[in-house]
Amino acid sequence: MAIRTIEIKKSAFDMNSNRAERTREELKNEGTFFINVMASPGAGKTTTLLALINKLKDEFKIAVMEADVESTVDAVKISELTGTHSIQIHTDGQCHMDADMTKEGLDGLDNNHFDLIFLENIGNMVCPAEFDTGSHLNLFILSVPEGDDKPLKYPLMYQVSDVVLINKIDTLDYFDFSIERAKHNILMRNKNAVIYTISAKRGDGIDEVASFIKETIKKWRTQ
Ligand SMILES: Nc1nc2c(ncn2[C@@H]2O[C@H](COP(=O)(O)OP(=O)(O)OP(=O)(O)O)[C@@H](O)[C@H]2O)c(=O)[nH]1
Ligand SMILES: [Mg+2]
Ligand SMILES: [Zn+2]
Repeated sequence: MAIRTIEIKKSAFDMNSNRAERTREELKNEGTFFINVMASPGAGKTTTLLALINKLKDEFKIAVMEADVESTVDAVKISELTGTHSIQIHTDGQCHMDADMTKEGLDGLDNNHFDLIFLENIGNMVCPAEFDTGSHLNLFILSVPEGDDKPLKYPLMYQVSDVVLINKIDTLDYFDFSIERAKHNILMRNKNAVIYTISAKRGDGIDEVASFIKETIKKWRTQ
């Protein structure tokens, strides 16, 4: 019986991976780069997206998919403050986005062509890391108030993240957070992680992250 249970779980993950791989290829054929943004609740996903989109929207046609259990506040904010096409995905209580839900969201975008699509995943450190969405880049945000030990507690999230943004550095004076220790812990989990320190609110580091995204898309297009 125990073996059967494991098989079911594995096949569900396999199916998710296959679906995600198809999405990744379809988007590649359309020339649409897809970034999955993950973080705990309140780490600054929406604030970071607002800042980044304003730096990128002249060069790229951008859409944003906001995933939430309830409400449309983030989608409305993105649309009002950036003029970017945004849609809300309600997950019906689910605490992560899987590849099928992501595909449904992508299909729900108008038939326009987009150069760049962001998914703001559900605020959750655990299961979003387990489900490949079909993104070309996983971007994770760790904020200063959460503590520099979080990579030790949520290893998988860091293993699957290509880029880690250490956000809210304007609050460093108020918390026992060492950027050096955080970087060390992140790299212990994923030695290839690209790390930036930012304040999404104040704007520190946003130009650097926007340049990184531009360069990444440029390279991806030639692959
Ligand atoms: N001081 C400071 N506050 C920030 C920064 N970035 C975000 N915040 C604040 O943190 C709070 C949460 O930010 P959001 O961008 O809504 O966070 P989120 O990750 O999208 O939150 P959920 O979607 O609810 O999970 C807000 O009050 C922001 O103003 C920052 O760089 N510095
Ligand atoms: Mg948000
Ligand atoms: Zn979940």
